[in-house]
Amino acid sequence: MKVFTKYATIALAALAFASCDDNFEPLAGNDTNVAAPSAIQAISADSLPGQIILHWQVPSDSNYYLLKVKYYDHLSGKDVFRVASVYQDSMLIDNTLRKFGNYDFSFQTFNEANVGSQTQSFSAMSGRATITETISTSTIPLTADQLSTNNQEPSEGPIANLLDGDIYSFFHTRWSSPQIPMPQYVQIDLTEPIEDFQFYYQNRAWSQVGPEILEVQISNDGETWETIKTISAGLPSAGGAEYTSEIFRPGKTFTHFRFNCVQTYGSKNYFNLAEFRLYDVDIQTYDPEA
Ligand SMILES: [Ca+2]
Repeated sequence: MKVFTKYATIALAALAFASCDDNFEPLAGNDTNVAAPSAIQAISADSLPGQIILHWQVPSDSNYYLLKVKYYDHLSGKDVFRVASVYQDSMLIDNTLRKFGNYDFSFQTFNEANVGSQTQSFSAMSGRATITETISTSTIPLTADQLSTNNQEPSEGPIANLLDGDIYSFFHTRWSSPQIPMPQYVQIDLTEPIEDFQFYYQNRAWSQVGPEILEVQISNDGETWETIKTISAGLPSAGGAEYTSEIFRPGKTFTHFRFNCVQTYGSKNYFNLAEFRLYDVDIQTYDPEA
């Protein structure tokens, strides 16, 4: 009979583990004739982004059955608790925020007779929760009259070919005499300001002369230019190869963009491209700590 009672108690305990916060039930009535179990030792904590990890040492006699950890959950505005078995020596508390300051935890061990140890207190702060970003990208509709260059080849490769969706039609800077040295650019005059952006291009399908080093430039008057990045690695050299840039966050709006080629593969005095696109990038940030 005693054995049966013990297994019934274990079954109840298993239920308590499974249902955790809301449905913790006493394992049995308090029995003041049973000695209190040992308390845990050496409580410490790690602060992680949006999380606190509690650590402790299980006493050498391991004579408790449950460890109950209570705290005030600032997010839900409720006192909650979690339960650990004697086999655990840590507990992850998630959905915590740095802005709430100290989380005050109370720890109490219980034996099978539901006799509790003395309560121990420990305070810990959460690490700052991670800011999340939602990024959406849209192609900016461009027309040929928004594009210009400082070095159009007169006999072929008009700049409008960058926008026609045809990977075999190409834009070409001047290869016929007289050639001029780099830099040579494609400029885009926008109809409205943008801020965060990225761009795409595709090399000419054959006889390609792609940029090897590029300056990404922005302007608000089309005269004064700011180089926000020099891309000197990772640009494609193969015919028909595609390139999508990183997302640029210049921290200001602009109305003019330049794709300024300062060196081509093979160090030619001209370059060509099949297609070009500019993307407006919308970045929504969510800061749980705000
Ligand atoms: Ca084309």
